[in-house]
Amino acid sequence: MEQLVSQIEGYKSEMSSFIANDEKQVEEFRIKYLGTKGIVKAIMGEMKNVAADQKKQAGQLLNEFRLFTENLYETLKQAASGTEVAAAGTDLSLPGDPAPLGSRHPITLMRNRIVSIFQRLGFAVAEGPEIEDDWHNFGALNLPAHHPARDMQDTFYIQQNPDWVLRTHTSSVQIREMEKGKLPIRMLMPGRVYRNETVSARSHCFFHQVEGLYIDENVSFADLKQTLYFFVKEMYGKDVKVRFRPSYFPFTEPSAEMDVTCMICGGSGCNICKKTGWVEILGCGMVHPNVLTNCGIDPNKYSGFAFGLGIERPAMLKYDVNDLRLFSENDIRFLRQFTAAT
Ligand code: 2U9
Repeated sequence: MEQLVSQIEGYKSEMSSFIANDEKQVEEFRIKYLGTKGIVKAIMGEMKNVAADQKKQAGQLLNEFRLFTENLYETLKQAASGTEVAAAGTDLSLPGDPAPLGSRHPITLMRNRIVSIFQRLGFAVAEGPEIEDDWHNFGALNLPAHHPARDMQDTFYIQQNPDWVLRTHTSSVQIREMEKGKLPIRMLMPGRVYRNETVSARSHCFFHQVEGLYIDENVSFADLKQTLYFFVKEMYGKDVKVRFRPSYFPFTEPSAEMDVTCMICGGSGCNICKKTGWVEILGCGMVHPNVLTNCGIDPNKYSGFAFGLGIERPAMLKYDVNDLRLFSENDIRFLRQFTAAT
């Protein structure tokens, strides 16, 4: 038995160093080791000399040896056929074809730009569901039952359940964060929102927003203004001027809209700013005390500000896109124009 083991080990190491450069040499290997008068057959014949109590163990050993030889033969055969392809004119050392690399969607690029500015001020990012219940999308946000935003004309309702809507803003994610009761909150909610509008070059039934929320003790309108000043300077350059106009949103009080000097004409007046020199970029305000109460936060102890901006409009201005539909048609000729650097 020991003799058999050492014989097999010897053949294995001999076979392992066998070099077969072409099919002729592979055939030589086959004849020498696997042929009818080959070594594997011969060594199988040794079984008859093995003691009866060792036959089982020897059988396993010989089987394993036969498999080893057959596998090695297959490997040599494949390697030799590859060499022949190479000999026939294919240089196997050449690098392969590069896998085609996609590009980021312009809405994603703009969202990342906006998000990264606020992240530098310590805002974290949160996401939430696009199908929302009435409470998170409307009720908690101080939007009373008769509010026009709830109208079927403006909101997509889910047929199976009248309590479900496609979210009309990402404020619903802020409500979910506030309900967790972990304060302070300094968060950003980017995402897709839906409004029941006719699709055209200038409006769509879905678009993208970034909303922000900051809640802590003693948060004031001055904090809101400084945060948004920082954002605008980072986004449009330090020379840009800013103005606030009073506005109304049910979820903020007081509320404002913020304009910047037109990034196209610099304020002298053009088609984009309708000759006013100003472009509206976002809405904002101090979170309404009713909204804080609705989420279990004491408005006498805490205050906060919130803001919201659409992504499509700044993306259209930056990338010179004149039709909203291009963003969702997935035309590869449109999409491949954008790279992370732009
Ligand atoms: C909570 C409380 C208040 C978010 C806000 C706006 C003003 C706003 C629009 C900008 C362009 C929507 O995409 S748009 O059409 N948004 O003007 N959004 S304040 O206020 C919140 C959010 C969450 C809990």
